[in-house]
Amino acid sequence: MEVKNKIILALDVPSMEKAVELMDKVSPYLDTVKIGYPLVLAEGLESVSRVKEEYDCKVICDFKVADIPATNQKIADVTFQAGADAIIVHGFVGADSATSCLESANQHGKEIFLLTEMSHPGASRFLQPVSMDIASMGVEMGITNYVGPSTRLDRLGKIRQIIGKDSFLISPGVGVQGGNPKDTLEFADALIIGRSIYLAPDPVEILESIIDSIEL
Ligand code: FNU
Repeated sequence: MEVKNKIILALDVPSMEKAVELMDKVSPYLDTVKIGYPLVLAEGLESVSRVKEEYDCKVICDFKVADIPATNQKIADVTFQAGADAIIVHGFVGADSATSCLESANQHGKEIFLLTEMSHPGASRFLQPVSMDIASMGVEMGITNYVGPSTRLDRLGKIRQIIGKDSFLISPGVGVQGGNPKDTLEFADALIIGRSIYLAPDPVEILESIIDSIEL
């Protein structure tokens, strides 16, 4: 996946009205948006197609799919039918569950991102002991897109080693969660950034300063 300016906006705003207000300002700098439960539960899956159509961008649905294979397949199918270009899938539930999402993606000509280790402090207890194994499982499955934490760069570097240089790695945790944009891009191909942008008094100003900082 190509990501303009290496930044994926996490559009975790509570309404389409807020989404439009923000996207009207920042869309010239971006071509990839991540939409998750905050917006979809408030406004429906239609928000995915509306953002895609109005701003001509790719949408990654952050649904962290983590169910049995049959249910995962239904979730992935309906997400791709709504227009999503990719869906984020949890790895800890196992290869069969992730495979059903991958099969759905292949049928629709779309993509999945396998979530390895999460960026928040709580991930250290249950996810960290298995996250490298999850990355290895993804490689065995032939998955080429991954999500890994910008808040633990030593771990992100290990994930990169496992998935190889040709895989596509996107990284949340930049800004409010403590990750540094430029340092993260030593290992990741693109950053996922939400609150640092949408809570800023001037989202364009902060976006421009992040872009400048990663180009230095
Ligand atoms: P911001 N996100 C995350 N950590 O933060 N999908 C993960 O490990 C992960 C994610 C999402 O902190 C989070 O849900 F797998 O405001 C939010 O949408 O910049 C975004 O990445 C980070 O938002």
